[in-house]
Amino acid sequence: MTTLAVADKTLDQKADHLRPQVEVKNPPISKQVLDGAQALVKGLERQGVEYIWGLSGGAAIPIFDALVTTGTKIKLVLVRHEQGATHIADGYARITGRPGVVLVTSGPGATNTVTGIMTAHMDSVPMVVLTGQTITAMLGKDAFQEADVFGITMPVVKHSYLVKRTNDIPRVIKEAFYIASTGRPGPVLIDIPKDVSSGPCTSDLDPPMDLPGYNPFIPVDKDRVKGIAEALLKSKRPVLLVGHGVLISRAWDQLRRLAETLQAPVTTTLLGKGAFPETHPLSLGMLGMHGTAYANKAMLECDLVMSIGSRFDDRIIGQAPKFCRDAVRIHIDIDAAEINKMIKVHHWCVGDAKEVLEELIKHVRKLDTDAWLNHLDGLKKKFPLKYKKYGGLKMQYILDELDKLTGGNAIVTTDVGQHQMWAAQFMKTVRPDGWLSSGGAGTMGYGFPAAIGAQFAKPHDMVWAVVGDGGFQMTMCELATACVHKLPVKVLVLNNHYLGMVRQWQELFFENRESGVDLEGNPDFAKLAECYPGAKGFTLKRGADIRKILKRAMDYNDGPCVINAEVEKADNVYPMIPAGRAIEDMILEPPKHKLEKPTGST
Ligand SMILES: Cc1ncc(C[n+]2csc(CCOP(=O)(O)OP(=O)(O)O)c2C)c(N)n1
Repeated sequence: MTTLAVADKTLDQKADHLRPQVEVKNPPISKQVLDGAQALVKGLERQGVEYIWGLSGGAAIPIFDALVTTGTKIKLVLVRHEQGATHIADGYARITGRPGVVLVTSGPGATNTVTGIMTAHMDSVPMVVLTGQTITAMLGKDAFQEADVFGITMPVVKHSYLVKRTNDIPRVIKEAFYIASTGRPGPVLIDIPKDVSSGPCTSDLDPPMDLPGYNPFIPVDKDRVKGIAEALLKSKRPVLLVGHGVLISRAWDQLRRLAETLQAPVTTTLLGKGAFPETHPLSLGMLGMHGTAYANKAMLECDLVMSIGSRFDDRIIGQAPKFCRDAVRIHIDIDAAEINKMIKVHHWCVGDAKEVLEELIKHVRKLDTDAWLNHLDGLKKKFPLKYKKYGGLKMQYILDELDKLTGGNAIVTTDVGQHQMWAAQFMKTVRPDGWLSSGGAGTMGYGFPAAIGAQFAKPHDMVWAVVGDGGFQMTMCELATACVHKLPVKVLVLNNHYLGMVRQWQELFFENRESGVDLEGNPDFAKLAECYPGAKGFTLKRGADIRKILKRAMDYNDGPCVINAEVEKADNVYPMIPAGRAIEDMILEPPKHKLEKPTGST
């Protein structure tokens, strides 16, 4: 167990009195034989489930009822929209490493979870989603609120179940948690017809598991690791490219030891932020479409790139054939399907990042990288991230100040858009659980509920949700959830009255023709917050007030607060590698000539 984990446990115990308590209102009903729903709750208890986020309806009432009749200690949190439940569960799961649990009804309740399931799937987040379903006799007959959620979610789950026999419930629950949280984590869906949750359950509550086709624990191939070490030892200009896999396997200590031993620079993907402290001299920050210029230039000049727990996403590599074409390419990943998927590699090892790095460290020593590191330091000085403090209020200025005030101690979640990219650039992540963002799916509406989930997981920590005015409006109904549970989540709405990132693309690639990006009709977000009992609203309009308002928000802990920051309307994020272009096509400032429309994957 790492020191961090030990510290976490102590803090968690200390903070028990701070945990939002959710009381079950009625006394348990005693019964001899459990029904399916009660067996399910017992199964969840066995898995150590702390919270369930959900919203009820006809087909799920038996399960909600069982949360009362079993007298369970599992806390049920009523959300305002099922999408919110999934992102809350996702935020909780990313922080704790344990599956977040969602419970919803059939039909529209179930379909409302699809965005959150897909978000978790794309970013390998463990989640168990329980959906109520119409009775088995009515399956396939267009019954009231029937939706084939098994089929609808099939491409975006790690696994799914439609439970047809009550006695299968204990086994299914056990398997679902195991599948969701082992190997490459992901969401598992369990669809439970109402007659199945209502029927008697006579099976063993802790049945043996039998999953012959599922082998998540892959032993480290020591010969392959030796081959990787030999390649590394020949390199003079290496780069370690680090993704979410390092965080998932909790391999940050091993990564740091490896980088410091080798004296190799580290760049992270959007989701890898926090795997390596961004204040470390070997850190190059984030690379990719809106990554730092020096990280991207390092990719152009390196003689070796080693990806650890990253899947060479298209936002990172630009044009695949041109990515590090003259360098030795190495890939370490838990999922064999990722090897050679995007980028052809010279060396690879399938396995858990922590185990592979532990083995690799045994075979490496300091490389001859002094000249390379000096060169990269020069690039950092020559191409810094920059912005103008004066004129219209800049998102970057606020985020830079927030970074200084929080000093890397807060958990930061983001939504999707320009604010997300600037937060990734200007907020240095130093703690492994300091950064939560929707990467693969790029889901607007993620940031605020994910912050709620993070706050449930770490009630004693400061949690900031950095959101755009567009994305916040997609899930801001969860302000009620945050208020009811007195969660002191701090929401920074960077309000440019635009769907900013789309407007940026229209400006750069569509001759500045705006279409469907003007968010006229925005509410006053500060006033909106004040409508909710226990929430606080602040307005930020001038650079001179940034620190004062941020500090006030930091001091408010009786519930959520919302800062409505009226920022410059039409600023653009740089550096930028236009979608579908190669890293060498990176632009550092507003282009003087017209850019071609993005081709390829956008
Ligand atoms: C659910 C969803 N719909 C649409 C998009 C496409 N999209 C990406 S960024 C963006 C604009 C986001 O605007 P806002 O939330 O105001 O943030 P800003 O870019 O202005 O910082 C849109 C519409 C998306 N990512 N997710």
